[in-house]
This record gives sequence, C-alpha cells and structure tokens, in this order.
Amino acid sequence: MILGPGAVLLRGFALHDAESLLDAVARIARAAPFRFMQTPGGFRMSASMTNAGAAGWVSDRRGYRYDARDPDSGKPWPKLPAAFTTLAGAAATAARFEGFVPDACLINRYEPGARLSLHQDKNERDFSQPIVSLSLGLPAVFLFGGLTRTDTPRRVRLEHGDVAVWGGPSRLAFHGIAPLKDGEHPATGRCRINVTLRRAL
Ligand code: MD6
Ligand code: FE
Repeated sequence: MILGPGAVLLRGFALHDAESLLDAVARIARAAPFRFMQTPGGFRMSASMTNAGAAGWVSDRRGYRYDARDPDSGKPWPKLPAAFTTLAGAAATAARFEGFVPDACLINRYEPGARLSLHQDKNERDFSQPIVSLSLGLPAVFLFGGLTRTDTPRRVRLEHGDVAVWGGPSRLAFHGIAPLKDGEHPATGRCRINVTLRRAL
C-alpha cells in the first residue's frame, strides 16, 4: 500500500518472524529497560522507549539527539540484532531503497492511551536513507501528514507484522500515532511495540 511518494506500508511483511523479533526486543529490554523519556519542554512521553545499535535516540531537557550510550546505565546500547538488520534491508529493498544498513534501532512501547504527537524524524545525518518501521502487538492508527505541520494527516491502521518504509520525498513528512485503543494481543498482551530502524550516523 502506497502511503505517499517514497513511503509504503508492507502489510504482514514481518508476520512470520514476529515471535523471534519479539524475543529480540525482550533481550534488548533486559539489558536496557524501557523508560519514559522527558521532552525538551519537560513533559514525560507517553510511550516508553529503549534502543539498540551504535546510536540510540534519546530525549531530555537538553533536546533530542543520538547517543552511543544508555544515559540510565552509562553503558553502550545493546547490539543491533542480526534479525533486525536483515528485516530492515529486505523491507527497504521491497520499497526500492537498495543497500539500507541501519545503525540505530529505537523501540517504542505503547500501552492503552499512549500516543506520539506529530513530528518529523530529523535527528539523522543523511536524509537520503529511508526509515523502516515495524509494528508488533496491538493495532494503532498512524497519522501520516505532509511536509508542513498543518497538512491534515491521513489515518492508516498499523497491525501486528506490518512494516512501513519511508524515504525519498516523504523522508521529512510529519507523522504520529493516535492514542492507543485498549485491547489484548496474543503476542504482546496489552501493548503495542514499534521498532524503528534508521541510519543515524
Ligand atoms: C510508531 N513511528 O510507529 C512511531 N517515524 O510507533 C514513527 O515515529 C516513525 O513509523 C518515522 C518513520 C516511520 C515511523
Ligand atoms: Fe517518527
């Protein structure tokens, strides 16, 4: 399904690997637990987050940035699992972005009511690289807008096993997640997990 120029939703692309991908998320979370980060404005984000890879996305009163270390432990983020790198490359290729090798993996955990307000992903160095985003567990409504904040976003349902690939003219499109509806998913229980793979450095 085409979301926009350079943005596609590959429905069910990761469905068969979902169990092992969730195992990899659980392993990462044991080494670097999910935590609620602070926005630069001082609010607590409603989705909790952790990272894997050479660069982890962090937010605090000083701003948004990538950091090689987990600020909670002072240790490097866990290694990017090979299963994530492989999935990211395959999904990017399916979306006609060849040779994508991520170095950053942000993992978001949404419980009922959690949301992500409209934003652009612009802390990465090279906007010619796409982003690959995997949804697991409870479904969510993805808000996909345009290049300015005031463009009315489209609403697209993201389900367990769906993979979105996002680049080219859509790389800096505004997007977000509507408040998560309550429910129970056999793979995750009462939450949604999003794994976003990027080339940050
Ligand atoms: C989420 N995703 O799906 C949040 N960003 O929970 C994102 O913010 C996102 O899905 C850039 C590209 C794809 C995404
Ligand atoms: Fe984003």
